[in-house]
Amino acid sequence: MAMLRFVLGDQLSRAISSLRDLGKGDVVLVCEVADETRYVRHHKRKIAFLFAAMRHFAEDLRAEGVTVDYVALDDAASTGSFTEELRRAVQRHAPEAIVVTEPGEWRVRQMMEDWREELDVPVEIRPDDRFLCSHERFRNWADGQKQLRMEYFYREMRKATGYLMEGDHPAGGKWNYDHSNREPLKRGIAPPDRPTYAPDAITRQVLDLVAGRFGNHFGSLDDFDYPVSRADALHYLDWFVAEALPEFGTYQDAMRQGAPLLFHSHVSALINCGLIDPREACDRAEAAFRDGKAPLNAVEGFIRQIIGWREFIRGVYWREMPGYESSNALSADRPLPDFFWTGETDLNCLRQCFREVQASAYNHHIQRLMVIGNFCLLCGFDPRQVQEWYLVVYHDAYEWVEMPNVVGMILYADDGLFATKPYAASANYIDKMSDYCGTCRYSPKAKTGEGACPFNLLYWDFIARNARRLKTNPRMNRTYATLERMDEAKVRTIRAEAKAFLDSLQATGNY
Ligand code: FAD
Ligand code: DLZ
Ligand code: SF4
Repeated sequence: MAMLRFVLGDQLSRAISSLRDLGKGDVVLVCEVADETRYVRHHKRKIAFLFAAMRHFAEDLRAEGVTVDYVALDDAASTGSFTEELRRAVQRHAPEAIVVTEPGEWRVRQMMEDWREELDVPVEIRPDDRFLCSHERFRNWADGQKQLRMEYFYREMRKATGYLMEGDHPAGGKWNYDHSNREPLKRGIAPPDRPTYAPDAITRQVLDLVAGRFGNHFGSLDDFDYPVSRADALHYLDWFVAEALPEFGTYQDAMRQGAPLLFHSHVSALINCGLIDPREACDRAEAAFRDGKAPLNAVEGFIRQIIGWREFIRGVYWREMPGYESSNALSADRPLPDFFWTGETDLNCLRQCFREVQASAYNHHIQRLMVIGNFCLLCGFDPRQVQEWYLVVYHDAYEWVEMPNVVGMILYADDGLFATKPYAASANYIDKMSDYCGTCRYSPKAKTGEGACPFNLLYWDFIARNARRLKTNPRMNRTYATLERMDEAKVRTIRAEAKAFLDSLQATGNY
């Protein structure tokens, strides 16, 4: 008898564990379900990207002769939930067993655990070995550490995978070349033009469906040109490795107005949904280094993001869930202002990032971390609202990767589980790494008074406000020593102006 193999929308890989021993007569179930589109109100582009990728994946399987049972969102009989669609599929196919790969999110794992009982069919849940580090291996590593530090995890991953290793030693003699990766973009350096992928008939149908059903969700569908098939994703990856990777490292932290992608790979959504395997991305990057086509600082930086940060973040999520989502070590409770959704703010750095994410469902890492994230930290926005925003707006966002980045990396809401100190910064950092300040109504140099950049006011207000909790952190010693040396009247002025700014933020909760 046949197996029913259920593939989720972020498991679109022919090599996914649930399809590995696909037999003749087996049926692959893929379904677009309303529940997944509305547990948060995702960016229109994220829904369109995923549905288009799911439909192309189904076509690729069919071309291989596989039987695919595809339930589209607008199928009249669709129930709108994973569990009920699976129940209907069991009635249609009477399978011997259901085979699935474990999901990326805790809430879906809870559903899966109930399926055995609810559906009265054996359910086999297989590990997701697209990740290079299993849950068990991460836990074993983490349990042996005094503090969780990505850098040490990363070195273990380098040794385990052999990426950029020469025997027992890291290529070039150092594990990490980040010190070469902090250059602002010099005038005259132009990021490369990207290949575009015009929507075919399948994608056009999805775009119409999403425009009709999700017209009131955040974001735009205009000029959709992202890869949605395996073939286009691989073509795009090859383009990145040849044309952008060589400068990826040097300008990794840079920001430029009107240039949202710079030298970034823009592959996170493709990797997270399964169209590109993380090993494929690392293999190609390493080959570029070995062939002398990309420098070590770029390739090491890129591979570190994938086998280091990406795996580490996933390990933290599964180790800390459930409960991690409620972390709020700094007792932050301010509501998220409406301009996160409308983009209408006179802080130019934020306005540029919000415009870009509205148009493309993408910001690069430093925009997410040091502009938007830094602002959320300094203002003390409610971590649950910040998590929801990050999960909604990015096309690569799934809870396993969004949550530790928000809770741990930007908000320090987990009390420094893996960050040595909060990533708080004044306008100086943004001014150094971008050209945003040049056309802003505020001055990054002005510390108080008319035209003072709100980041400057908010920075010292944050430091003063959280002194009880942060002062004992040795990495904050110099900051608190500076605060103590500051003139008391000046501190009072800064805090009064910060309060006036915070009080002016409007939040109606509408989006
Ligand atoms: P590149 O800069 O080219 O980096 C290469 C790859 O490394 C990425 O594609 C990604 O797969 C991986 N990577 C890099 N940094 C991280 C990281 N911190 N965590 C996990 N993977 C990483 N990434 C997501 O995939 N989904 C998210 O929902 C997400 N939310 C984030 C929220 C915040 C607050 C922050 C600070 C970061 C978040 N990131 C998230 C990580 C990172 O910003 C994005 O992966 C990256 O910007 C995607 O663009 P890219 O593909 O051009 O990445
Ligand atoms: C994000 C998403 C959306 C919007 N829609 C679907 C869907 O209709 N069908 C599906 O299988 N998956 C979808 N996804 C991805 C799931 O939310 C994701 O698989 C789970 O969150 C587990 O990571
Ligand atoms: Fe942002 Fe301040 Fe620079 Fe304006 S001056 S762009 S608000 S950092």
